[in-house]
Amino acid sequence: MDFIDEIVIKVKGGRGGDGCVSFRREKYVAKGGPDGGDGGNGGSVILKVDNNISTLFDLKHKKMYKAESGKQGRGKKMHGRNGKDIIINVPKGTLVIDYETGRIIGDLKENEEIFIAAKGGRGGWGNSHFATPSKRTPDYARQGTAGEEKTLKLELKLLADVGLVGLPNAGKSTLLSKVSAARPKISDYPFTTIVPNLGIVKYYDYKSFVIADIPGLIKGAHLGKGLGDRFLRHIERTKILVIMLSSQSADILSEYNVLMKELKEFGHGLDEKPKICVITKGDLIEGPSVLPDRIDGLEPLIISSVTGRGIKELIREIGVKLFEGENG
Ligand SMILES: Nc1nc2c(ncn2[C@@H]2O[C@H](COP(=O)(O)OP(=O)(O)OP(=O)(O)O)[C@@H](O)[C@H]2O)c(=O)[nH]1
Ligand SMILES: [Mg+2]
Repeated sequence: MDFIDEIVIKVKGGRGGDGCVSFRREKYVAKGGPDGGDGGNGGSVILKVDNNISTLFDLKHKKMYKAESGKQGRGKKMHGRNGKDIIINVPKGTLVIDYETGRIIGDLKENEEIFIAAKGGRGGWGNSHFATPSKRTPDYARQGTAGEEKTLKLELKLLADVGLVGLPNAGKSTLLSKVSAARPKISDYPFTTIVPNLGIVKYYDYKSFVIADIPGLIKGAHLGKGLGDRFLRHIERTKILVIMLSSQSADILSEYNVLMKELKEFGHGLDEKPKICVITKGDLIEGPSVLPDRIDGLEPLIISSVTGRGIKELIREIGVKLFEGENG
């Protein structure tokens, strides 16, 4: 899948059309009253959220978006046509950043939400606006103004309620496929997941939540090891994290510490989010258990995506954390 979550584009609104200088043609009158129409407005460049897309990939091949200019006004007070807008479809969760200042100027969170990236210029007034008792035949009109022009960085930060965090092979994608309709790639080798996947989990009472499955983290991810921390931005906006530790790990506690260190190094409060600790592959546990009964003060939940053990409890625990305190 072609997942792109950062892109720089230039946007430019169309120029406003110039106002027209024209005079009514009347018999026996050299110059009739002014009848120059206004120029049309320039088109704008508009970003619009489309829930059907999940990446900025489609924007990769075009760097400059220039909307159409407004047409000139004409005689008989005819308006020039407005320039057409350009609509750029973006995924939900797109942040709009002014490239020059680094400031966030837009955060697109809802389907069909729009953001005017570069407003078109205004059409100029035709000379019909400028007649006064002392100057009945003005021979000037206003020019259209230039459209806005900006360089924008678009950054996708997925919107999910829950983030799955774990080492490669911990069983993150398998869990996602078990609890949602998402069908991420699953395999017995590390770094099967190379881009984030989202899945919607139905909770009772018509409620639902979104889980984000991201590539596995390894020690030194913040230094660029593995896929690095490149995808951690996609769990920045989640409300809780599910920390997934394999029952087959030689040392579950130190694995947990590795994950926490990477989250902390990444910053943005990731290590401070409410957590649920999960031990995966519960079906593979043999003999007397040597699993830790506390991880960072939390009681781990043992699950198995194969037998279904602990899955309902996990969803329940997530739901309680997410919807706790809500009415209904
Ligand atoms: N026995 C057993 N195997 C599991 C379970 N969950 C996942 N697996 C297996 O573990 C392997 C890794 O699973 P994935 O879901 O791809 O792991 P991941 O955490 O998404 O891995 P990355 O995408 O590489 O980070 C696959 O072979 C799965 O079939 C489980 O509950 N029980
Ligand atoms: Mg995976």
